[in-house]
Amino acid sequence: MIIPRSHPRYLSLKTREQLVRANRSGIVVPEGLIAHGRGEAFDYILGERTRPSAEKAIEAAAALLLTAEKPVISVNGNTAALVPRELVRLARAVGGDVEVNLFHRGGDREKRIARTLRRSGASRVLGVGKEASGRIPGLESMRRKIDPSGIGDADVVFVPLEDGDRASALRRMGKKVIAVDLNPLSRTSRSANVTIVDNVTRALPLLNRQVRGLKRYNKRRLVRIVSGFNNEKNLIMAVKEIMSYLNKWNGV
Ligand code: PTJ
Repeated sequence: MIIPRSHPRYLSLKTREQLVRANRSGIVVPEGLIAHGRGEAFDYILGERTRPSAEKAIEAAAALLLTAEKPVISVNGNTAALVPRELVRLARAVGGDVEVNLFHRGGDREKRIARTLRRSGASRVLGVGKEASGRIPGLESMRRKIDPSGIGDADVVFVPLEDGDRASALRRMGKKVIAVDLNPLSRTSRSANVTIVDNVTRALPLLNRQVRGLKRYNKRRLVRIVSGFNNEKNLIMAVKEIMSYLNKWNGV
């Protein structure tokens, strides 16, 4: 479908089209389209803008990734469809790896996603096929399958668009978790160390820019940024941002 650039909802329609195409090519599951719809609804009440709470979380996420010994960027169907280049760029900038980790694992979807990441510049992609031989304890879903040399060994895991219980299971393993979720009320948002309440399509370019900016800081300064961040308070701020945006519609 051709979407005219002049359409007032051009960006949103283009993103939907991207996901539908990725669904047809076997990268995104139908459930991913539904998940995107939920995300869109939250984005709508955020005013489809990166809010100050997200900017704060992006700064903390960049600092946390830069101080990590072994950061891993976890990739699912939706993020592979929407921001593959940005994910690969992020992994490279923080000296980490990309790993395919799927809720709906099966068929050759993981291979297709790995191919997309390679085409986007990744020299190696973890978590595919037999390489996902590790397990996250206490997790029943297919998301439990991890690469022992990737997420299994990571100290910081970046999990954009998560489905719920993996973030807390990773925390129980002693890992630090960074989530991107438009829903500030989700279990993932509440269990992560740093939650960026923003659309992945806006948050990833900003995160990469922030990583480039903070790279020249020494470790002590980065650690100070991380320890000055409080996820719970920041989520409350995100909810307040939504409420204040909605308040503008009062009396309409
Ligand atoms: O590719 P798979 O098999 O790993 O499956 C991926 C999905 C997304 C289907 C799976 O992880 C899932 O079911 O996720 P949930 O439980 O629907 O949660 C997804 C969360 O992401 C929801 O809280 C949405 O609000 C949020 N979300 C959706 N689209 C975006 C988003 N957050 C940021 N940016 C988006 N574009």
